[in-house]
Amino acid sequence: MKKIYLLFTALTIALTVNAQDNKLITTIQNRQGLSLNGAWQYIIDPYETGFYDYRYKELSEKSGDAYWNTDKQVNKTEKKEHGYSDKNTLQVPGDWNHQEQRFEYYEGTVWYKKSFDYKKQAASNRVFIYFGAVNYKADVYLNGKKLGEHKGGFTPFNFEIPDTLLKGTDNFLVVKVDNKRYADEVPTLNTDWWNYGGITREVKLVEVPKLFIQDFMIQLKKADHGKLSKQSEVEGWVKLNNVPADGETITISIPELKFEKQFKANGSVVPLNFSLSRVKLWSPDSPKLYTVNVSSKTDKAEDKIGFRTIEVAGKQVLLNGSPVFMRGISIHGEIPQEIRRAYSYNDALQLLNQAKELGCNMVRLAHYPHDETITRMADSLGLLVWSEIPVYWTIDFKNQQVLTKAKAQLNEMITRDHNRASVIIWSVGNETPVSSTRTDFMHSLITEARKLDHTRLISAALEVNYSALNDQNVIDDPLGEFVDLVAFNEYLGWYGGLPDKCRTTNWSTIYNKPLFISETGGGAKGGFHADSLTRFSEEYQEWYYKEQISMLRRMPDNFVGISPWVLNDFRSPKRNNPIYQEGWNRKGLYDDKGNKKKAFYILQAYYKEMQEKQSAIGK
Ligand code: GCB
Repeated sequence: MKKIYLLFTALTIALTVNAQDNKLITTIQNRQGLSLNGAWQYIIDPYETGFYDYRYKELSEKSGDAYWNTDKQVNKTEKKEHGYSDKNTLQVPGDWNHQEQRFEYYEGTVWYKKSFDYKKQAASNRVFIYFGAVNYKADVYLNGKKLGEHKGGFTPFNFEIPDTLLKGTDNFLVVKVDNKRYADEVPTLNTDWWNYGGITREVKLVEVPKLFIQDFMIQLKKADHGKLSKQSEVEGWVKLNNVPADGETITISIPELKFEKQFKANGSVVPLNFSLSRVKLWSPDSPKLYTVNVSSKTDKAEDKIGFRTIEVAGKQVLLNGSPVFMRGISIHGEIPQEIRRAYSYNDALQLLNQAKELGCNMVRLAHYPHDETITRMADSLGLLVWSEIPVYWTIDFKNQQVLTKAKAQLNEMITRDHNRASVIIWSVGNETPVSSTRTDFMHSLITEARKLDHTRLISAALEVNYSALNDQNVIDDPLGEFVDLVAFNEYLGWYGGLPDKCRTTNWSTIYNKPLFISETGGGAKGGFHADSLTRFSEEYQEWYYKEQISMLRRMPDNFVGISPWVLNDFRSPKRNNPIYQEGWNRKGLYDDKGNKKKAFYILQAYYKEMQEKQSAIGK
């Protein structure tokens, strides 16, 4: 008993220490403030003239040539060589590539400018500017002063606006956005997806009291080998932005369960530990969410939270104590019909409905954290989620700064979504090449992820060496030792020979852990029909899926699911077959117009069968 208590204390300390590192305000949806979405004026600046002088030295803060400074001419003799104008506007949120022809292939700097008026509700309140995501680097300036900078194209960040800087009217907000690729960034130079640039997600002013609730995590305690107690044990913490005065308390209430409890706040991070009775557990079949209110003396926050447990027990993944088979699909955060990044409610609805139609109970959101709308919608539609940071292929594993950048993105991903019941797996990367330097790097990310959240599973998509394939293939990547779920990308019949190779090939792992196929797929141009030996025909892809599924039936008993590659055709500069690809990766089960390909129906039938099997076991 003592041991368990000590372990819990250690875990709580680990959680609280990490929670303190991050300045991100979560659950901003119901906060007062001002949306800064809409039209922003822009200047396209490939030479970064607004940032460097002609000797390529950074311009001084007050320089009239700096694009973060006013573009107004003071008098007619003043020489102004930049200016923002309604002739040039971009919609925010939204990548720039799809908005104007001249941005289609653009990688570089664009300056965005927005004027706004804002009156605070109370003089003592604090105001932050919040960005859902900017790809890749953002330098943010208000009224000529720099508020901060952020790197990482798929995660949220915020900066406080000092009182002295915020004016009631006509604030001059400028964001320098740069989506150039570099070898020492995350992702690195080389990816199989389009490098959409811009302010791709929402921008908002958020007003909070002086002492406010910055973040909280409320989750069911991990079950112990499937044993769930009648009383559901909840653990977590609430993080205030500062150390409160003596006598501060935090109240948690869940009205639907008639639950309310107060916790003494002895520091800025307040550990929570309580039990709930009669909780209806969250699952794909019954995605029940509860409104949870968190309040301090001065502040209130609210979220909709589902309660469920997820764990690995031997060869199985247990959801609420019962084995689950993941009928997944990998998804890029892109709307192919409009060739743009996904960001809105309707975008999330389109993608998740497509997955539902396929018969999925799980989605792999590849290869970077998607918009928050989609993980929230997965909560309410009942889809399990694999969420990933863009540690993709060959990043600079020996570089400590790259590790720091990857950790920052991991931290932001987990912080944003640590209350989502749908998210069951944090992935620290995809197809990273085996070496001890790589393994140390990835192990360090895994350790960090566990510190931030010990209630979920940690994984990474491992890769298969096709040149060394034989009939019995054993996944033995050393990273397997550190993950909860051994996941691998397997393209037998597309990258390794023809699909009939699946007839004699078997897969297993040296690790006594559940095994998951995080990718498999082949390309087909929608509407192109030929015999099944013809690459890029729908018939080839259909054959590929048929052979794959027969192979899946021979998988060992630790096989717990699959997320084939990929839901929709997606843009990629690496796919240049002039007849079948034209800049698209064609492995979608839907083509770029939203039409289903023949292979869709093969996977759909398999999923139906697996679902029926699972419900038969459940009964
Ligand atoms: C992979 C990658 C994915 C690619 C896919 C492909 O293994 O993880 O990002 O797009 O293969 O189509 O080759």
